[in-house]
Amino acid sequence: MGIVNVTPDSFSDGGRFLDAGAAVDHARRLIAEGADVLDIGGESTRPGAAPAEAAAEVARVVPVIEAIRRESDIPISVDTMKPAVARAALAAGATMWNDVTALAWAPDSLATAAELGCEVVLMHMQGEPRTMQKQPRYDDVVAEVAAFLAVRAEAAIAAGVAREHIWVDPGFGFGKTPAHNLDLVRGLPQIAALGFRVVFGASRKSSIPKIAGDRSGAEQRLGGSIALALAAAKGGAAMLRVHDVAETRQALAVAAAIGDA
Ligand code: HH2
Repeated sequence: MGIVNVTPDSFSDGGRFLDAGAAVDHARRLIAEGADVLDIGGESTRPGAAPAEAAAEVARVVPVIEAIRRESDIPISVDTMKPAVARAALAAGATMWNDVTALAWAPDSLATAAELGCEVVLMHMQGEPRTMQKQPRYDDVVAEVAAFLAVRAEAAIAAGVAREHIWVDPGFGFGKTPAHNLDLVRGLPQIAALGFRVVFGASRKSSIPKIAGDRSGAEQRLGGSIALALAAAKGGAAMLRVHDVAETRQALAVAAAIGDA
């Protein structure tokens, strides 16, 4: 899953893809690099980021989705917590709703996902983006994340979302210390054992320099991103949300050839 950000404040690309044309160019590049899915986001969820209004988010993502749709039938996911944005994105040609709040942000999120009939990614987050990195606490992070995802998946099914449309994501970096994130990577088989396909996203995240003990900026984290992607694939992740599609594919192909992914 290749990441296309259409936000003024995403941590990893500094808003370089703010206008639709640049975002579409970036999408074309990710398709050429071999992305299987594109994840289009119009609101940054980075720690401390300010929330976006639904109308502003729609105005960012819809033109990009429409433009990609005109030239490619690649599956498109919309990264949003707002039902109104998901609805507009689906109408423009997206087929998947990637929600970092696991369809819990709005009272009508679950019903909207069921009505849209789309695939959904349910992600775990402790707290909310503005404050989530203040003091993350768990007794057993893997068990708690797995239990949360199981509850949200059952809530989605009860609301009418088809079981086979559900993906789950442990939410690397969302209300977790670097140690929690590492526990989750090691514990991915427990998340995969829930019986839903697992999405995993650690690409360029700020835990990488903390784990590695360096001061790398977002664009200097490819090595750590690939190490985490390979470990996640080995742990049972079915989809990796990444910025660097070509490099990740190459790493996965070599690991698979060795017999390791
Ligand atoms: N991480 C970010 C956004 N959306 N969705 C899923 N399912 N899993 C993730 O790990 C995930 C996500 C991080 O978002 P942001 O801070 O905006 O940066 P970027 O989109 O460049 O990764």
